[in-house]
Amino acid sequence: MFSTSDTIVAIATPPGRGGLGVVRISGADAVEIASRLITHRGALEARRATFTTVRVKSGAADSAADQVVATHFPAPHSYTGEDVVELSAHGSPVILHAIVQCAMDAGARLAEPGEFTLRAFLNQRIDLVQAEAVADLIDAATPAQARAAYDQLEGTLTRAIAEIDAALFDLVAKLEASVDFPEEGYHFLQPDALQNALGDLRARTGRLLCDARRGRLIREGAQVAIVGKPNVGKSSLFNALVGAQRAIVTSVPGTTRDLITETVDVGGVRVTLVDTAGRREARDVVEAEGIARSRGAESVADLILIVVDGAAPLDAVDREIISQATESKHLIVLNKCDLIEDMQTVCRPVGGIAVSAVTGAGLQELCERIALALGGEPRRDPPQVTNMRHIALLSDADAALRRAEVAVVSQNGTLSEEFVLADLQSARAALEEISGKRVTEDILEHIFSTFCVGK
Ligand SMILES: Nc1nc2c(ncn2[C@@H]2O[C@H](COP(=O)(O)OP(=O)(O)OP(=O)(O)O)[C@@H](O)[C@H]2O)c(=O)[nH]1
Ligand SMILES: [Mg+2]
Repeated sequence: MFSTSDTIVAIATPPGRGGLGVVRISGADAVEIASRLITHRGALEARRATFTTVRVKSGAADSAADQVVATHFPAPHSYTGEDVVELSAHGSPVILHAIVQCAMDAGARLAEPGEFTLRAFLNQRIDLVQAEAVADLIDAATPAQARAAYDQLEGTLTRAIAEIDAALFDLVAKLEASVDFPEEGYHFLQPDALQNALGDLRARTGRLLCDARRGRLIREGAQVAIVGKPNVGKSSLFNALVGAQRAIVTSVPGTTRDLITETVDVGGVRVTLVDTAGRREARDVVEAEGIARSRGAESVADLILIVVDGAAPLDAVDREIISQATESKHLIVLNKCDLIEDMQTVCRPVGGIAVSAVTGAGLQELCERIALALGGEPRRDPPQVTNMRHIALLSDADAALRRAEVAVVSQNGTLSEEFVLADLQSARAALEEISGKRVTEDILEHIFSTFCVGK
């Protein structure tokens, strides 16, 4: 793992040009290093924006200058818990890289991905759940995702887990006392009380876990494949749902040859929409490959939208596509309903959803049906648990508590504390791995390596 005693530097804003670009310096020498870059003399007032100039010379190149705002966040009240100086310059990659290079010449080291947040974790500014929430918040593609990550950053999950762990600690202490002082013949905890306490704990882990499926869906999103015959309007529907002319639309059947994907927010759920090549006997090798990919996308999708031409009767190819999808979650979309006078006559035959990719009719209902089919209920509070790592560890804790419950019941009134203790200890271990109280370097490295540099 990286050293934590040196001073690190990185650009904290995204690559490319922008109105502003921020360079963050963190560590014991942050102020000293920053003072070599800026023309402001004297101490930077804590947590106050100081307008100054940077003069940086990068290698043999000419010196570059920019007006910047320098802010000093003294330890321990900073993001990382260390001395931090943030230099907010104009968002020019040339200037920002020169500032970073100059800071490195003055003794700073280029930060690794996630290293600022790792330091915040190691300095106990945040726990591991909150550190992971930072990455989730940055990656969020839908408001529901952002909200769930924000709640975790605020510590809702941290508190729920800490409460379960505190109750477990109390049980463990009493059971250990009974084991340590057997000669007194006194049990610090009666089987009934223990059973009740375990029941209460399992109810809490259960509550967190029962929302986990929805949580995963919100965090990771779902794949939705749009399939159907050529020319039924798959790409038109794709574009209408994406809100941009992303896929080529023409009246020539077989227009789409490759998979086209876009991520969109459908009723609060992050959905990766996949437009596919129309199904028919392929006319050439390119189309054959496109159709093979279309089948591949369909087989991995969480939901399939089967598009048919609502203005024409279903034919054998439509029926075959529908029958092939019966095993999977699917919705039938009757497109081109603008060409039909009476919508009722279109809808009934296959119970599909009538839409028009051209006029936008029915798309709202389609989005609601997609969200519903995926199990999203956007109007509910965001789920507390969304991250697969947390879900797996909570399940471990729940299973250990279940074993403890069984152990208590099977003792028939004579409680064997050692038995139950082992299970409670493993439940605690799982909870502490979620919060990061007990975590291996490998896991830390894995988690922080997924961050971007500067976070
Ligand atoms: N009137 C009407 N025309 C539509 C609608 N949706 C698509 N079309 C037309 O149908 C034709 C085919 O549309 P596409 O979106 O390219 O169809 P596709 O299913 O992607 O076709 P392939 O890529 O060839 O499989 C185009 O001329 C569209 O303008 C609709 O809702 N109403
Ligand atoms: Mg198409």
